[in-house]
Amino acid sequence: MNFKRKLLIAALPFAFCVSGMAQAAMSLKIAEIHPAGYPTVVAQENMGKKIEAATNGELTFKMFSGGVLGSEKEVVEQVQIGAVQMTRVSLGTLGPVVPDVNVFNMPFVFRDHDHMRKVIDGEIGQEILDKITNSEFNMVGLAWMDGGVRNLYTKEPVRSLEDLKGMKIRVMGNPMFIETFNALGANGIAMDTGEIFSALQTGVVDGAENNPPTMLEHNHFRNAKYYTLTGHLILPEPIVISKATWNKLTPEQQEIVKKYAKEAQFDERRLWDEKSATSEAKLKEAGVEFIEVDKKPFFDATAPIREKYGAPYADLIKRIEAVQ
Ligand code: GTR
Repeated sequence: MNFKRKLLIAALPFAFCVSGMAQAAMSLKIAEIHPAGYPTVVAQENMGKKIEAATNGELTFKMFSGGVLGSEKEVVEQVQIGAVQMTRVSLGTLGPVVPDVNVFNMPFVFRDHDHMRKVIDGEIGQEILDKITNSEFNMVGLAWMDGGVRNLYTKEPVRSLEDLKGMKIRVMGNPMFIETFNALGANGIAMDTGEIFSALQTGVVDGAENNPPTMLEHNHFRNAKYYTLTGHLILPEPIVISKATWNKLTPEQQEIVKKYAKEAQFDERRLWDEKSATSEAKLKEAGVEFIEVDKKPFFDATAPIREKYGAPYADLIKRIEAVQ
C-alpha cells in the first residue's frame, strides 16, 4: 500500500467522526424582528427548549430577537444561504420571494381571524407550507404563527375611505401591498419594520398598518394616535428552517423539529390572544383612539387586487372560502 493511500485510510475514521459530530451537535440561530417577550419570540424559545430536550442536546437554539440579525428581508436571504438557520417571517415579506404564498396576502381574503386560523390549521395551511418547501428558495416551511389582524394607524384620523386619500402609508416590501393602498386612494410606501418609527416621527409617512402588539412594541403608537379598524389583512406567519440545515438533520431529528414547530403554532396562539388583549388596553391607555369603520368601501376598493393576484389561484380561493 502506498503512503498516500495509507494516509487516506488513516484519516477516514476521523472524517466520519467529524461529520458524525456535526450531525450530532448543531447549534441553530433563530432570527426575530420582534423584541424579547413578544409571543412569536417566546413560542420559538419554548420550541427550542423542547427540541433540545427531545434530541438529548444534539440540537440547540439561540434566539436573536429585536432584529439584531437584520431586517426580515435580509434574514430571509441569510436563511436561504444557511447563515441563519431559522426564522419566523411575515408572509408579506415572503410573498415576493415565493409568489405562491401571496394568496394569503390578498386584502380581505379571510372572513375574520377565526377563519384564517381554521384555514392554516387545515390542509390548505399545509399546502402553502409545502409550497415554501418545494420552491427553489432553500427553505422548509414548518408551521404557522399568528400575526393577528392588521388595521390602519395614522397621524390624522381616518374615519372613512375619503380621509385616506393621498396619505402616505407604510407597507411591507411587497408590490401587492403597495397596489392595495394605491387602490384605496393612498400612496403605499414600502420600508423595513425598523424604519417605521422614525418615518412616522418625521412625517415621511402619514401612517402604517399593523396589529396591536406590533403597534405597541415597536412604539409606533407614539406618533400615530388613530387606529382605524379596517381589518384588511389577517396574515399568518410561517416558521421556516434553512434547507441546508434541514438536509443535515437525521430523519428522527427532522420529525422532532416538525413536531415541536407544530406545537409552537398553538403555544403562540395562546400567547398571541393574551398579548393582543393587553396591547389593545395599553394603546387605549396611551391615548390611541380606536375607530370603527364601515369595511365595505375598503373591501370594494380592493377588489381589483383580488382579481389581479387571485386569478391564478381561483380554485384555491374557492376552497379557502368554503372553510367554515
Ligand atoms: C408584524 C410582523 C412582522 C413584520 C411587521 C411589519 O406584524 O409580525 O413580521 O412583518 O409586521 O409590518 O414589518
